[in-house]
Amino acid sequence: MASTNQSPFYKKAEEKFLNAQTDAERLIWLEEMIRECPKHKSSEKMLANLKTRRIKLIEKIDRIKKSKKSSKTNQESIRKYDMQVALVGETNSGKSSIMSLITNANSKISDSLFTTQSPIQGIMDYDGVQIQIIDLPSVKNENFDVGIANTADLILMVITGLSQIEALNKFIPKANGKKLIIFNKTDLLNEAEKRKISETLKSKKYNFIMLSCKDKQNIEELKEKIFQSFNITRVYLKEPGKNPSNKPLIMQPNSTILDVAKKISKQMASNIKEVHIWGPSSKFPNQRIGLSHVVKDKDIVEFKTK
Ligand SMILES: Nc1nc2c(ncn2[C@@H]2O[C@H](COP(=O)(O)OP(=O)(O)O)[C@@H](O)[C@H]2O)c(=O)[nH]1
Ligand SMILES: [Mg+2]
Repeated sequence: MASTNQSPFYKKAEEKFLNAQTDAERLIWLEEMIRECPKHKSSEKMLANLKTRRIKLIEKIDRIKKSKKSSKTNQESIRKYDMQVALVGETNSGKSSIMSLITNANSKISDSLFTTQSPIQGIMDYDGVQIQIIDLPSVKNENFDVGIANTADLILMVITGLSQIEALNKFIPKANGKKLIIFNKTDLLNEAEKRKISETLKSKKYNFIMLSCKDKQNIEELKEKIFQSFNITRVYLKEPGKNPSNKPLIMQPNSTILDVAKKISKQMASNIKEVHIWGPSSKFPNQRIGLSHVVKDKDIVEFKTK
C-alpha cells in the first residue's frame, strides 16, 4: 500500500495499523485508513484493496473466535490435577523447551513467533509424584488462557530479561498460585551478567532459578523447586516383609499416622493393630509408633491390621 500523497491522518492510522499487536487493533486502524483514504478516481484501486483487507481481517477474527469456542471443550478436557503448574511467558522465552525437558509431553519448539496455539499438558514425575505442567500460548497470543493461569497452583514465569517480570504480571493480575521466576537462556550471558541478574532477583526476594535449556543447566534443580513449592509430605507404604512401594501417598504437612491410614481407607483406619516407621520422623528404624505420630516427608510406614 503506497501511502505517498496521503493525508497525515491516513499516515498516522497506517503507522498504528503496522504497529498493532492484535487483529482487533489492526481492524480499528484499517477502518480509520479506509475513512481517511481519498475517495477520488486515482485512489480507487487503493480503497478497494483496503476494503478487501478489511474483509479478510474480519474473517480471520471470526475464525479465531470460532476455534476458541471449540477449543473451550478442549481446554475443559484439561482436568486440573491436585498439583497444577502453568508456564507463562513471552514468545520464544523457552516455555516449550522447558516443557519438553521436565515432562513426558512434546510441546512444539520453534523460532517462529506464537507456535504454541493451545494449552498443552504434560506430566512431570518426581519420585513417583505426578505434577501436571501446562504450556500456555504466549501471553500476547490471542489464545493465551488466563483461566488456567488463574487456577494453577504454581506459575512458572519464564523470562529472558528482568523487565519481563512486570510485563508478565500485567497479563495475570488474578493469578492465585505461587510464582517461580525462571531466568532462561543463561548460556547467552557471561558470568558477570549472570551474577548481576541473580543479585537483583535475590534483593527483590523473588523465588527464582537461573536456567539454560540449551546447556541443560539447573534442570534437576528446577524440578526440585517445583516439587518443593507444593510443600507436601510423601509417605511410602510398606507391607510386612516387603519393600516399600515406589508410589507415595501425598499428605499435607503435619499429618498424623491416623490421617495416613484414613487416606488409605476408613475401614483400614479402624482396624489398625500396630504401626512401624522408618525414615526422617523415626527415632530409629522400625520404631513402633501410635496413631498421633506426625509423619515427615519420605517416611516409610508399615501397618499391621486386626
Ligand atoms: N540459547 C538458548 N536458546 C534457547 C534456550 N531455551 C530455548 N531456546 C531457543 O529459543 C527458541 C524458542 O524456544 P521455545 O521453547 O519454542 O519458546 P516458547 O515460545 O516460549 O515456547 C528456540 O529456538 C529454542 O531452541 C536456552 O536456554 N538457550
Ligand atoms: Mg511455545
